[in-house]
Amino acid sequence: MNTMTETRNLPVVGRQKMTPSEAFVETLVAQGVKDVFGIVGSAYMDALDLFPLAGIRFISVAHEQGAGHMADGYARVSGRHGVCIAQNGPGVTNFVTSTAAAYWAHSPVVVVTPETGSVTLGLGGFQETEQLPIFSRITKYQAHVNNKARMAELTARAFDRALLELGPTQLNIPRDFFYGDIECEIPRPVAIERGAGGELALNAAAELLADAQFPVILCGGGVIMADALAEAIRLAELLQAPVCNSYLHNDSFPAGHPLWCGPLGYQGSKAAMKLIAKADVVLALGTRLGPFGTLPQHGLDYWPKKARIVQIDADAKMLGLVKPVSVGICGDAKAATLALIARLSGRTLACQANRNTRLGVIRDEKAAWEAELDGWSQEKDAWSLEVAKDSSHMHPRQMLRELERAMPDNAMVSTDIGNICSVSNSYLRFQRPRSMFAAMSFGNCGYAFPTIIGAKVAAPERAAIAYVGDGAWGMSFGELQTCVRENIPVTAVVFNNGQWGAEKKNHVDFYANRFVGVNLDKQPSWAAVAKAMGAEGQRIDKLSEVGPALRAAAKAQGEGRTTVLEMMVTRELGDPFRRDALALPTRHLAKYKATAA
Ligand SMILES: Cc1ncc(C[n+]2csc(CCOP(=O)(O)OP(=O)(O)O)c2C)c(N)n1
Ligand SMILES: [Mg+2]
Repeated sequence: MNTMTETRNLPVVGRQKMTPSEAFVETLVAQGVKDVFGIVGSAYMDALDLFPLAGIRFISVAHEQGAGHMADGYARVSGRHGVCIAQNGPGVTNFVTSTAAAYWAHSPVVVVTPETGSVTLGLGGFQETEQLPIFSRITKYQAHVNNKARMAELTARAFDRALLELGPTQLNIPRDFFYGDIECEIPRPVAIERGAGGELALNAAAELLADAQFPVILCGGGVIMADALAEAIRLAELLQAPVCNSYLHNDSFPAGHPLWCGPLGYQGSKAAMKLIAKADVVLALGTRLGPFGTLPQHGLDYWPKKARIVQIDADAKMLGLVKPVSVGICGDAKAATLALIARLSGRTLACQANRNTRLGVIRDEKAAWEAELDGWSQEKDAWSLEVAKDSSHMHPRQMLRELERAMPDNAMVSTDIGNICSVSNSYLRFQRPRSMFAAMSFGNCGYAFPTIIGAKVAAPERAAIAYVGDGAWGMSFGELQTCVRENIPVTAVVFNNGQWGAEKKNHVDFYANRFVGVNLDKQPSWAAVAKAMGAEGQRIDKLSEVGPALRAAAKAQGEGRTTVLEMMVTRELGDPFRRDALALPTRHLAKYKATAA
C-alpha cells in the first residue's frame, strides 16, 4: 500500500451531510476495508464509483460464488473482515453457497446485497427476489437498511457482528437508498474483548487437568481465530500432553513440535487417534467437536467415551452440544488457556510423574504412523488395485507425499472436497496458524481455488496453493480469469483422475460398481486450458517431476504468474467420506431387483 492510500483511508469525523453512498463507503473505510470482491452491477454503482478515492480495491471476479469464497479466504488468513458485493437478484443468489461455506468456517465475511428498489418491491420487476429469507439460516446477523438515513449505522453493525459472532453477516440495501442526502456520523468499529470464561468452570477444569494421568489437548479452529497458539504450546508443555488437531485444522498446532500428533477425523493421523483413545482427560480447546470430525477412521473408534472432557468454545451454544462434557467453558481460547496456565503453574500435577512414559508413547505412535505412511504407496482394496494395475499414472498417495516434501515454508494451502483432497489430510503439516483453508463442514466442491485467491490478496508475500480434484476444478477454474486480470498469482494443483472420485467410491463400496455420472470423460487438457487463459499450465506425469514443479510454481508467484499443475493420477480411491451414512441397497419393486444387494 502506498502512503497516499493510507492517508485516504481515514474516515470522515463528526456528524455531517453526505449521500448514503458516501456513508456506506466511509463506514467501510472506518472498518479498515481495503479490498472488496464482486462483480460490477448497476445496483451499487453510485457507491462503487467512490471506491478508488476511498482507497478500496474492487476485485472483479468471474462468478459471485468465487467472490464469496475469496472474502472467506481473505478473512481466514487475516483475521479481518472479508467483503463481497453483487448485483441484486441473480448476483446475490450466486452468493448463497459461499456464504454457507463461510458460516461453517466461522469466517467474518460481510455479504453486501443490494436489493431491488424499495418503491417497486413486491411488484416483480427486474432482478427481484426476497433476499433476507434466503440468507437467514447461513448468516449470524442480517442488517436491512430500512431507511437511507441509517446506512452508516447498519453497515457498521454488520461489520461489528461478523467479528463478534465469527461468521458471515448480510447487509441488505434497497438500491434506491444509495441516493439522496442524509446527515450522519460514521460509527467507529466496536471491538468486544472476550474473556476467559467463568471462574468456577476454569477452577473445575484446572482440577481435572491437575489430576489427569493422561491428558490430551485437542486444538481446534478457535485456537487459530484467537491467535492462541503460543498459549496452547505453553499449556501443552506444562502438562507434557500430546496435542491433536481437530478435523481440517492441521494448522492449529505446529507440526514440528514434539507433542504434536496430527489431525483427528477423516483421513487423519492414526497416532493422534491412538493417543486420544488413551486419554483420561481431554481438553477440547477452541473446538465445537463437530460430529463429522470425530467419526471412526482407519477402523479406529478412538473417541475416549470414558474420559472427562473439558470443552472451551467462544460460542456457549456449542458447549456439550455434540459430545457430553464434564466442564464447559464459554471463553476465548487464548484467555482461557492463560487462565488455566495460571491455575496449574507451580502445582504438582499427576501427569508429571508419568511424563517420560507418555513422551515415549507419543514418539512411538508418531514414528509408527510415519512409517506406515511411507509404506502406504497405493490403496490396497481390490478395485483400486485393478484400476492402478495397468496405469502409467502416479499413485495419489505418493504424489501427495512429494507435494508435502516440496511445500514451501510458510505456505498457505486450501483444499477442496474430493477423495484425493481428503487423503491429503494425512500429508498436510504446518508450522504456523492461518495456513490451511479446507472446505470445512459445508463441504462444497469448488471451494479451494477461489478461497486461496482471497487468501493471497490478504497475504501476498506467502505462497498460495490450492489442492483441487478435477471435478471440483471444472466448477471453479473460471476464476483463473481473476488471477490473470487482477494479477493475483497462485498455484492450483489439480488432481486429474478422470472422475468424481469421492462419489465413485460409494458406487464401488455400496452399488456393485454400477457407475452413474461419476466418470469425467473427454475432459480438456487442464494445462492447455490454463495457458489459453493466460496462466501457466504444466502436465505432470512422473513422481520425480512433482516436487520441482511445485517449487517452480511457488517461485513463479513471486514473479506474478499463476500456474496450474495438472497431476495425472490413477483412478484408485481412498476410504470414503460417509461410510457411516450409506447402506447397501434394498429394492422391493421387481423392475429394480437387479440393483439389490
Ligand atoms: C457443490 C458440490 N456438489 C457435489 C458434491 C458431492 N461430491 C462430493 S465429493 C465429489 C467428487 C469430487 O470429485 P473431484 O473433485 O474430481 O475429486 P476426487 O474425488 O476425484 O479426488 C462430489 C461430486 C459436493 N460436495 N459439492
Ligand atoms: Mg477427480
